[in-house]
Order: sequence, then C-alpha cells, then structure tokens
Amino acid sequence: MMLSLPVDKPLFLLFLAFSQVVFILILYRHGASSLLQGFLISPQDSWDYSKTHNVYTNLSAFTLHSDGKMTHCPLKSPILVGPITVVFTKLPSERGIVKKNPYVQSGGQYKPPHCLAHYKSAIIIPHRNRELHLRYLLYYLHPFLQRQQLQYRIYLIHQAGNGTFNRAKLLNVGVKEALKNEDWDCLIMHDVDLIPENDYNLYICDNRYPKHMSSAMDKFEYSLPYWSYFGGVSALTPGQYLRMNGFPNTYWGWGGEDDDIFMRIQLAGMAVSRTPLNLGHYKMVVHNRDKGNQANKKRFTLLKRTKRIWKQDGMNSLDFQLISIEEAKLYTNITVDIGDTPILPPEKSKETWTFL
Ligand code: BGN
Repeated sequence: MMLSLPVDKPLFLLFLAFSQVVFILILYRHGASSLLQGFLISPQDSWDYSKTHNVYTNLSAFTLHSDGKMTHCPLKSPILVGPITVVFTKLPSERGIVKKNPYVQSGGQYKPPHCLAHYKSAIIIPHRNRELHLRYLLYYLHPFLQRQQLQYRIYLIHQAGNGTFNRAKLLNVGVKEALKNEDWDCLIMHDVDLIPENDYNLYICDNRYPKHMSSAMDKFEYSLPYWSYFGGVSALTPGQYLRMNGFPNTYWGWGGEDDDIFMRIQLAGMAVSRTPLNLGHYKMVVHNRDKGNQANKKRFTLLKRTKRIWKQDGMNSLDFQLISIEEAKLYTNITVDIGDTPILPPEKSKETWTFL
C-alpha cells in the first residue's frame, strides 16, 4: 500500500518546513552523530558522565603479573573505566605527580612494565606561561595513558621570548624533534588546557585519516562548535602529517591555524576522522586569553591563501633555533626560538572568505 501524504494541506507543508529547519539546526549545532545517538548507536556506546572514576584507580594492577617473559599487551586494555573524574579544585604538586606515577621515566617516557605495547604515541604540547594548566594536564594525562597500555612520551614545546605565540609552528617543531627520538606510530597534538574525560578515547591514530579527538569540549557544551572544527586535540600518523606538508608556520596569535589544518587535510586528498561526541569529552581549565596570543587579525587573509600556499608553507619551510632539550621528570622540555610575526604583504584581492 502506498503511503499518501497530505502535501496539499498548508498546515502539513508548514510542519514539513519546520521539521527541516529543526533537523538542520541540530545537524549544524551537534553534528550528525547526535542525530544517530537515539537509534543507531546502541546503549552501551553511551556513557554516563554522572558516574566517574578516579584516573588513578587500578593503576597499580599493571605491575603485579610480571614474570620476566614479555608478551604483547592485550589489544584492549583490561583496566579502562570510561568516564574520569576531572576537577580543578586542588592543584597537585609536581612531587605528588611523580610519586603517583612511579613507572614514568625521565623525560616523561613510559612503556608498560609488564607487556609490550601495541602503539607508540608522542604527545606534543605547545606551551608558554601555562605552568598551572600543565600541572593539571600531567596529573591526569600520565595515568590516563598508562591505563591505555601505550608506550608514550610527553613533549612540551616551549616558545622562548615574548614574541607572538604560534601554536601550529610549535607543533611542527615538536613533530620534527619527536621523530628524532623514536619511530612514533602516532603524533598527538595536544592543547595544554584540555583534559580528556573518558579513557576509552584512545590516544592512538586512525591509519586512514587524521583524527580530531576533542569533539566534545565542555566550553562548547560538549558538542562541535562548527562541523569543520579541528582545534584542541588531534592525532596524525607521521605519514598523514608529511602528506599535508605539516602545519602552517604563518599563523601568529590566536585563531585560524586549526581551520588551515582542516583545509590542508582535504587539499592533500584526505578526510577527517572524528572521535564520536560521546567519547571525545574534554574539560578545559578556565583561563583568560594570554598575553602575546591576541586574536590574529590576519587569519582571514591567511586562510584565503591556504589552497595556493600549503605546499610551500609547512614542514618543508620550517626554520627555528633550538635553545635546549631538557629531560624533566614528567616531560621532555624543548625550548625553541621560532622568531616573531613577519610583515605580511598587503592583501591583493578583495574576495570574501567563504570557508565556514
Ligand atoms: C574559530 C577559529 C578557530 C578556533 C575556533 C574555536 C578563526 C578563523 C576565522 C573564521 N577560527 O572561529 O581557530 O579554534 O573558533 O574557538 O577565527
């Protein structure tokens, strides 16, 4: 039997138009997965964030069964708990964090002591004047990564001097230096102020495409601010990273560099893979905009050039002065002089930027 709809009734048409607007609004605000949540995603895929666990729970269980013979760790770590309690009420001391993470070695390196890790991930964190955020991140991230039975190392890429901050260039430096130490499977680009809230959000790469991990940040009400958002935390294999000529070096100050990275991914013939919204929960340590990281007024102009310039600006044009590499207890501290904002040539065309 054919279903006949009363398409000639004005009220029905109004209802149809209204539901389409609601549908588009939900899609725009929360991404496609929010629509699928109700019927395609099964209940065990939805997490109850009102029931959280201490990130240090069960961590000691890791070391109990070592009998000298090392076999591979199980593909799925047996001690994952899901939602993690993340609070910023009491700042942990560095000594306290070291004490709670006895198997982390100098330079913030870790290998599971009882089994061979399947994955090796480098965590790369651009940094300047954010010591307190860093402390919280280290407190939560070390046990989080150990729960996942990864081999990892945390790199802090510290921008020397008072020049304008350049997040993407610091990430390029981090990749270059990290790959000198180890043949990493995965490069995790990590903002210092974001704490992951679910340990099933695995810090490993998607071998098909660059992966955006911070898909649901508390500051955006646990949804994507816009569909092409690529800021916060992401994971790329060295191959994916090189294929897009790394990140742009030319974004000085806040904003736009993540949009450039998103564009480069497409320009290099890849797509973005995204951690599902119910897993990609992150809490941001609240803070004001830093000095030296004012909104980049040139970002619109820069984004218009990406298509033309991505093959020339990136890993192949990276220049910097390495000042020091120190192995701190909880991280490797790479201090670098990346220069300061160059004067951009005046804008030639008046075309408007239509990416978003
Ligand atoms: C966007 C910024 C991103 C930033 C997000 C979230 C720009 C480019 C011009 C449209 N992009 O608007 O860099 O991560 O906001 O705060 O400003």
